[in-house]
Amino acid sequence: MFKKILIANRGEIALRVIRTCREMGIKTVAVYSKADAESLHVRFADEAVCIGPNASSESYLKIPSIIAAAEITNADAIHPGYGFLSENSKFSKICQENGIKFIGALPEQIDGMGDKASAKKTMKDAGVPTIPGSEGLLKDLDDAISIAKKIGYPVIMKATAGGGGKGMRMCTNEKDIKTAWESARKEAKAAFGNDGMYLEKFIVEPRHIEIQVAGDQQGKACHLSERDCSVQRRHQKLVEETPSPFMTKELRKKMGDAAIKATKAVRYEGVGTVEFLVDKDRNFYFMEMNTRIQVEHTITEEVINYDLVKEQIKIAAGIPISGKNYEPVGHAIQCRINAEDPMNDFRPSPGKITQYHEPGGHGIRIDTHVYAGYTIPPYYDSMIAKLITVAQTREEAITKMERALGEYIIEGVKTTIPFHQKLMQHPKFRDGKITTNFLDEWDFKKELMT
Ligand code: MV4
Repeated sequence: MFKKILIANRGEIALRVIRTCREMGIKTVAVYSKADAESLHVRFADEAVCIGPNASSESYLKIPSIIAAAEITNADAIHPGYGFLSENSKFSKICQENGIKFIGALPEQIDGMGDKASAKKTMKDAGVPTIPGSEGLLKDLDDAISIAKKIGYPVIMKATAGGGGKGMRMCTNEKDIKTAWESARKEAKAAFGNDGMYLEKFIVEPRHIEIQVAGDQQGKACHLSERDCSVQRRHQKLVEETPSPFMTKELRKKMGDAAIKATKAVRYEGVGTVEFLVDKDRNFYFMEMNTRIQVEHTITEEVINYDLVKEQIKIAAGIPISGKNYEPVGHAIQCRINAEDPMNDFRPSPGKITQYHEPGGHGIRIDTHVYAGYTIPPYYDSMIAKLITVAQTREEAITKMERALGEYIIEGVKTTIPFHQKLMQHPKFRDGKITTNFLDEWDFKKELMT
């Protein structure tokens, strides 16, 4: 087992990793930017190294500084958390070359999944359902037009290097294809330095349902059930829950099997997530595979009663997994509490938290790095806490969430708490009738004013 793990991250996920390390008897090293000198991850780690100024590009993304911090502290592994360098194949490779175990995917796995068109081909070849569309990249505009005609409109053109909706265009006719071919390619070139595009049938009003998986160094793989992440705004998840209200035992078996096939196809080592789009008839299609611990891993932990960070560390150390699949017990919901103003386009609201009181009681979990008097810096993402409720049924988990949101006091900055309170009351949410289009159609600002 590792003796000392460096955590190449900040905020709640850095704390999350430190906590598991402490329970496992592993020493920890925090790295931090100037802006984070007063952060809890710095205080709770056994050692801390300042790696640079405020900007992420000069600190949490600065590979040489992080490797240097690992070498001077004698860390034998690095946990990258999510975001930052967690899916950076170069970083994974440099760790490998320096004899430091990267607790995440191998460089070739990151690259293989990062190119969406080739990931799709890998999955199709492995027998995982994929969305009908072009075989690999589009050759030119004529190619796009003829494939669109063949699969039938509406279609969607996507950047192979894409993610988060960038370089993605829905097309309902040939004219849209022409426009998309110019604008989406330009956008992709600017954002990723890669303008490779592919085309697929547009799935109308899908659900985003992902399967948590684990694979070990011995080639075994298992699934740990699903998370429904259909409540999103501009590709930012706001609420996640498990089990999915749309799930059936039969569908879980089918999606679980497909996710295991996906995991084995790339000989994945570690915990990962296979994202699917699910249509109204419960057809499901591979979308992406994430090779990191995700923000929403918490809800899975609550319904399978298992520490996923511990699992990551064990797999990285070469310990085999049991290989059994997990069924969820009970229901868990997570609301992301962001320092953002829902009345003003979710504009970030950094600053000092003047008053802070957390909800508590049975079935409540809060993962956060903030406290009364803490100043949220403007340089990083605006998520300040994850509020998770766990209960036997979905109804009880929602009731508990309403109760917890009502108790949560955060003053000095605007937060997404009022948004979540309205969402928990929405009849469509209460019925579990949520697709990825839901937030576009709901005028929550009007409700927030009352
Ligand atoms: C789609 C789609 C409909 N049909 N693909 C959005 C992010 C990127 N990873 C894939 N995305 C989508 N791909 C086809 N063929 C709709 C979306 C989509 C979406 C997917 C999941 C969660 C939220 C979304 C919001 C808008 C569009």
